[in-house]
Amino acid sequence: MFENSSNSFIKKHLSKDIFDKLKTKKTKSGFTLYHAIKSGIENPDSSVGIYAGDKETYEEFFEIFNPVISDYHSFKLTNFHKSDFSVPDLSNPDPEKKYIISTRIRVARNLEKLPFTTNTSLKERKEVEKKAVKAFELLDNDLSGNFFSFKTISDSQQRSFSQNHIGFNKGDRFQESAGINRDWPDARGIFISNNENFIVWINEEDHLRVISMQKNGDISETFNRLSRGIAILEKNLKFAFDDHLGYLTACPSNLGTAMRASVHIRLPNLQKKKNLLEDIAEKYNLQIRGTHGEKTEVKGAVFDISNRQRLGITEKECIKALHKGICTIVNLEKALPPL
Ligand code: ADP
Ligand code: CIR
Repeated sequence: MFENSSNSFIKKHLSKDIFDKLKTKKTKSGFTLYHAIKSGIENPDSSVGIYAGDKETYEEFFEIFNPVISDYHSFKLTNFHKSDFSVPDLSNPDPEKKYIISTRIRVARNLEKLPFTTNTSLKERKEVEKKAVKAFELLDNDLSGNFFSFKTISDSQQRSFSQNHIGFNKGDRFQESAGINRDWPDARGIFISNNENFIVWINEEDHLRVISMQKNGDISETFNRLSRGIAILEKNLKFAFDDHLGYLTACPSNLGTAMRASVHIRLPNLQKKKNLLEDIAEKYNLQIRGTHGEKTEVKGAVFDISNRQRLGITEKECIKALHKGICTIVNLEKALPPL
């Protein structure tokens, strides 16, 4: 079923016994094992290779999701996941703006009662959009802004949003195989605050991606805005949450806080010493991505560096972990002899 070359978590954990046990199961919204693993089969270079179709997937297909989640997140299911959005007072690691171009913190959220983007009908996708747009009416002061539907804006405007790191494009081949791109661009869009610091993506990989971003290294201020925005959205929207797995997401890699806090940081010296950068990332549990996000290249020595751990850690702890690692990286970049 999986190519020999595949090193994915799904290939590692899907034994014949588990496959036979789960192959005829279905969630109430019709999601099957085949749907869950299709992306991993069609893309042998997947790292995870499995997606959930709804909240129920995590219970119905427990026998495969549990080992993948425990292994990926180094997390035992006897552990509990707790949320804490209180804002720590952290120093800016780069007050002179020499290295950090921008900070972005996002969380993924799914509406509890509707199938996830992998498994939603067009009608349900539109329902997500409608509910979210209604909730945006509550955003006020610095969070107030406008919703841009991808059905009504031009293709070039939509692509320009994503080139400027504000918006998103149609999903990649991993998401295509998982069914996430169906009915594109229907019921997709983004809410953008007037100051462009608070953004919500609708129906990308998850129902909502709630994002706070700004053009400096002030992690606390960025997190404070996210914390306020989420609290307002939660007044109108009920998100899928589990005491063990935290916020439930389409890709199990995002479970827990569903948070990715990142900086775009220019590191010309460390780019020449990739091993050193990789060692620090490992030590501080950070993930390095390319300039345009997951599975993209690093351009102009601009790295996207973010927290790796999401499950079994609070949002506040994620932020503190990122801050600690980035302070170390900035100090090292400064200490290296110039090119
Ligand atoms: P996600 O973070 O939503 O999991 P991606 O890795 O694809 O997904 O990143 C989404 C977008 O956010 C990309 O355009 C990426 O360049 C942008 N991005 C990520 N971190 C930052 C940052 N610190 N500043 C500006 N843009 C960022
Ligand atoms: C993979 O398995 O490599 C892809 N399905 C992506 C996994 C992690 N990233 C994500 O969900 N955004």
